[in-house]
Amino acid sequence: MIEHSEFKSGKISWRSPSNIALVKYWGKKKVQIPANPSLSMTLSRAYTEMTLEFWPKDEKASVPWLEFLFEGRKQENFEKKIALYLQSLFTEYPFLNEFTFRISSSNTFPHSTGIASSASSMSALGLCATDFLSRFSGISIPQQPFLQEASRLSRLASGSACRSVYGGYVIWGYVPKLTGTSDEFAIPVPYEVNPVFKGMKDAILVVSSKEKEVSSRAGHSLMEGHPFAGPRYEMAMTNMLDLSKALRSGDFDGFIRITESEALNLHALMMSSYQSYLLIEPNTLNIVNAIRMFRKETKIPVCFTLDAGPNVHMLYPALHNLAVRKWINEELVNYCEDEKWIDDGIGSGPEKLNSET
Ligand code: 2P0
Repeated sequence: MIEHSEFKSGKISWRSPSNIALVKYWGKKKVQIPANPSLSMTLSRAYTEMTLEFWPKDEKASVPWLEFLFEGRKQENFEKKIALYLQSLFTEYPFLNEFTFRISSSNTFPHSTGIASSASSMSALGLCATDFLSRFSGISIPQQPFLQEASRLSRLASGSACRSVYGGYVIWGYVPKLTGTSDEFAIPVPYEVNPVFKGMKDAILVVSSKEKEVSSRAGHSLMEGHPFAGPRYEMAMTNMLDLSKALRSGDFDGFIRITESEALNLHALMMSSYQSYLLIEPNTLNIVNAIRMFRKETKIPVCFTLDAGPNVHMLYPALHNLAVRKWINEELVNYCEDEKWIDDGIGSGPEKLNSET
């Protein structure tokens, strides 16, 4: 409990990026504990900017305790989700209940690209919340525990979000052979990544901008009782270790093999669950085939991964940017909705923006 005299109003702003999983999180246990560890690459240009404004409740007694605005407009569905999330933190952080909040958020990526925004938005929320809590708990949290707590709080809002609080390559989920890994929060990969993977590009090829057909909650629940669940979780662990080995040693062929296998596995799991979902579209496969052909013909190490939707994330070293961009504009845009694609790549993680009290 903090003294009322210490109550202040103010605002906190963070910018937080999206991430793309290479080893996929698909299936979870209670309180957002993953059924298997996942490994992601943090993006650079696809991010959310969020501002958390706060006042002591008695100063703003006439207004609701939480207001959420997305791109300047009130968003009731999201507001309810955030209210439930903040209320779930009241037991651990009771003084949260003594404030009124206004949260305003915007994304750099357009709505109509089918790019999932929960990783960037929920990590921005986790960072703002941790920043707020550290300010009012009276303890200044040093950098590393701060990010760990921000990752844990982001995880409680959305699993994939906990990986977005760090730049580069990130692991979430306990891996016995990798020091520091945890089911509760993500950490940057606990090893030195080979320079060949440091300038990775991600061309997001927008096959369809339609809303996702399956919510993430429904998606994860498809793994409960899935006939392939056991072997899938074992395979994810093997892929995690093999991908870590490839990232350390600079083995691009290994990276490609595991990344593409994980993407197709995710969709195979959705297709073969009790309630079946077919989220890839003909142009997803046209792009996948074109990537494999281009790789064979040019020896340029391009590969693909997929999220829970039809759009393709094409990964390649920045070194080949010119040749790959030329090919995207000549051929791959023909498979994209309105020739839309997003030129993104590996990023350095969230940034704190101005804040004031
Ligand atoms: C991932 N995805 O690892 C996987 C791969 C989609 C495909 O995590 O219920 O929004 O909020 O914990 O993180 C999407 O699910 O799910 C997801 P919740 P989330 O990125």
